[in-house]
Amino acid sequence: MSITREQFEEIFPQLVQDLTNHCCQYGLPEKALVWYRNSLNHNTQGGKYNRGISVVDSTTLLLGRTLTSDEYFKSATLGWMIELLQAFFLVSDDIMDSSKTRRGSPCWYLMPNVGMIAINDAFMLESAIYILLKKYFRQEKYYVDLMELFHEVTFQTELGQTCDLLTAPEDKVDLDNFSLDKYTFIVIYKTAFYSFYLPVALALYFSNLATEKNLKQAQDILIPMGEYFQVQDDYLDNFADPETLGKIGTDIQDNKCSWLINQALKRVNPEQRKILEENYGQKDGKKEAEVKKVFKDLDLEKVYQGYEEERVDEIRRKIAEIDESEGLKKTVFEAFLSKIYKRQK
Ligand code: DMA
Ligand code: MG
Ligand code: MG
Ligand code: MG
Repeated sequence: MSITREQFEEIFPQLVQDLTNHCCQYGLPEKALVWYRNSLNHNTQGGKYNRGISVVDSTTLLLGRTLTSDEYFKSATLGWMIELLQAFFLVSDDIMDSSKTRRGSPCWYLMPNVGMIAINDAFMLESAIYILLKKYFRQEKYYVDLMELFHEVTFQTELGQTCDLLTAPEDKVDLDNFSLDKYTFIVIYKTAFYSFYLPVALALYFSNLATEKNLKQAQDILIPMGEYFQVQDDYLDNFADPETLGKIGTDIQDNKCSWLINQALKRVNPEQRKILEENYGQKDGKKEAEVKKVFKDLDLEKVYQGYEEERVDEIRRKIAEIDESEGLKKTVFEAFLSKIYKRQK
């Protein structure tokens, strides 16, 4: 049913070609052209492509038939535009989070000769979206809708990143500053809009089914689904094998208002609370290990499994209530959910 990673990857070289051609009209020097091509490839390849592939899969389900080759190429291009947005966020996020690895390689800013050029590279990954959008969708009546959607979702993600960073000051650890309410705002904004609402909203526009009612129903299910996805991300940050995950967790040392610390704070005894006070949020592997031990002793793995079952049941109930009268399909949401349920990476 779903297209494979390899099928999705086949589209990308054409888009890199389009973007480098766009640069050639300015007579961009060869060295910069090669630089941009490398950044495009390094920062978009090797992930799961859940977001991008979901545009193609959702379009296929919404139209209820096999896509023509033009529809396939265009919906995959929309998918790659989300992957470019994701690349822009991840290159920046890894600098801000002092991360070391991403998708099994060093983070882009840590690659030889890159350093803080990564900041400009992030901007150029974002700009690529609008070059491709214009090239392939300028003639569509929903062109401005797509443009506004990308701009709004980008802004929402940036709001989430702002709150994520402001609740995690490097020099001041104050566990009283964390709460599940703050957590919910952060994850909905930093993750759910661009990772879950955006792919389906793009598929709705592309299928000419983007009615107000369909967009609203999609959002009401995809935002909780995105919240669940970020809880998984926070859980995996501490409990997954970095080899499988492709990245080394940083949330404890970064003083993040993560799902795990919020759950821990609800369950600690005074002694454990003291250990967290003294060891959370510091750039020190030994202190990090102390925190990890408290998380383990509190059996947060079990707490997470309970949360997962409960949350997924709730999302499934919401999917069952969808009104399909304007062409929306329950299968779009079922397919998306099945991609992330019990994920290990
Ligand atoms: C992810 O937050 C949000 C964005 C917008 C990249 P995160 O820092 O937890 O992501 P990761 O665990 O992949 O670094
Ligand atoms: Mg991060
Ligand atoms: Mg982050
Ligand atoms: Mg994370």
